[in-house]
Amino acid sequence: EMDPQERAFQERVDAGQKIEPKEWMPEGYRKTLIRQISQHAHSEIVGQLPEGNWITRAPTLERKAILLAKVQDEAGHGLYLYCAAETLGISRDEMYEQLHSGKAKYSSIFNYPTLTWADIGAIGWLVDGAAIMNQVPLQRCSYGPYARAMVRICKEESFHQRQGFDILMKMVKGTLAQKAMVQDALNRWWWPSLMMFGPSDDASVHSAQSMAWKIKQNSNDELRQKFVDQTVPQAEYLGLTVPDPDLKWNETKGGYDFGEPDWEEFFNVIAGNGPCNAERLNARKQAWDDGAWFRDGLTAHAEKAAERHGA
Ligand code: FAQ
Repeated sequence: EMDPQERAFQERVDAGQKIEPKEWMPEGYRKTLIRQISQHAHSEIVGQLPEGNWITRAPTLERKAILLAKVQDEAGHGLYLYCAAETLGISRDEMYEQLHSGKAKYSSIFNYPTLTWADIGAIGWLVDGAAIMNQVPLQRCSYGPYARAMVRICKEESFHQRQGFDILMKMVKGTLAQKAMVQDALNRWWWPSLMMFGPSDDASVHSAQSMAWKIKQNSNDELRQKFVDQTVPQAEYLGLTVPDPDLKWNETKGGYDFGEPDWEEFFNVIAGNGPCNAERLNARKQAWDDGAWFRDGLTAHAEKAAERHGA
């Protein structure tokens, strides 16, 4: 039997009303949102690292300026999302602590290395492409601050995706070695990109409740299918081969059939054992430790100022 307060809440959600920070909400709803929004924020922050790796080595001044702007956008998205999570009653320090201790997750995709310049194109095209597919429906999330944050973020992600595709367009029209570099990037990033949508629906523990609360609008498999359907023609346009022998157009369903991602690899990466997990987390912890003198300075100043006012 559902508690009357909870029933009234569910009715508002069902009617498509937005839930705002100071309103009553079930504890589970609050916790789920804190988990998802903070993980999303952490993904944006950690997601700066693989691309930041190429800022000093971008092939032209123009490419460098564009990449710099993209990585700055990601920092902005992270801060924006931390603010949205703070409206649920968690502090930023707590969220950082959860990231640094390994309690909170961030997207599996950022635990893979960026080996060549084509990887920067592939990230924009595939990783931002997958992020958009996932985030456009989140603009209609039942929690107001998260839904509104998604509007601007999705606009910027669209620019990011185009810049990635543009890098690859240029490279596939270049030398044979450049084209081979693009194919190699697709081979390495294709399956990890499909894994961004999370485990298959039957293994997704949170989906049913999150969909009932209209935090998620679509299941993981639905979004993965839409991503494949959108991306395969783009790969063909670039003259590339998607590294999936089971990929085949299915006329009846009006979409592609495709192979299973390696779920063992996925669970291994989210458990902290992917190729770059330790490196990524260490970079974030180092940044936190390097900022200690500054946080201490702020606290000391605030204490002195309070003393002066008190005196
Ligand atoms: N990676 O029951 P479900 C970007 C976890 S990048 C890591 O299906 P849920 C921009 C999941 O948290 C992308 N962990 O969970 C960018 C849960 O573990 P928990 C960031 C994953 O929440 C581009 C467990 O597995 N976007 O935006 C992953 O219903 C380029 C069970 O899974 C978002 O975060 C994964 N791939 O659905 C930046 C979108 N998948 O929490 C820089 C918001 C699942 O119990 C460069 N998030 N897990 O410990 C979501 O939409 C959802 O949270 C899902 C997962 C779809 C990721």
